[in-house]
Amino acid sequence: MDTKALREVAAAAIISDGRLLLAQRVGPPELAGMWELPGGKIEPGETPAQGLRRELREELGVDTVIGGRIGVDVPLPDGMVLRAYRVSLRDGTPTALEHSAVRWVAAPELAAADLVPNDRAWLADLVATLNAG
Ligand code: 9L3
Ligand code: MG
Repeated sequence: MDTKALREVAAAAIISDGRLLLAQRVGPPELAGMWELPGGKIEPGETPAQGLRRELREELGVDTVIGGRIGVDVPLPDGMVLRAYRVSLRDGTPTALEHSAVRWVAAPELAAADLVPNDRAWLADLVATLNAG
């Protein structure tokens, strides 16, 4: 086990017109109804940017440009690590293909949103990024 590389889960801070896209999880039960930065597990052989672009096509039906990191590394169970990236939209309108809903939030709505616990680690950085924009 200790010889295995850390498996990454990548999440997207998609920002457009001063607002951040949140997506509402359908599961597991303890996370259902809570809001997250969309994304998922990077597959072996993918770079994080390739894997996150694929996840965003699958989950939201959009083509994206993956930028730099934002916020801290968040440790997950089973030797996984969660990382957030700045993302901009290249084509398409985000649609909830694997979530129950998507919505755009400005800083005050983000601060009040029912975020999944993992993603709360990024709240201050995300609010600062929105307020700077
Ligand atoms: N996760 C947490 N915050 C996020 C994302 C995209 C994912 N913003 C956690 C939930 C799961 C794991 O990472 O435990 C894998 O994500 P997914 O494949 O269920 O999206
Ligand atoms: Mg996902």
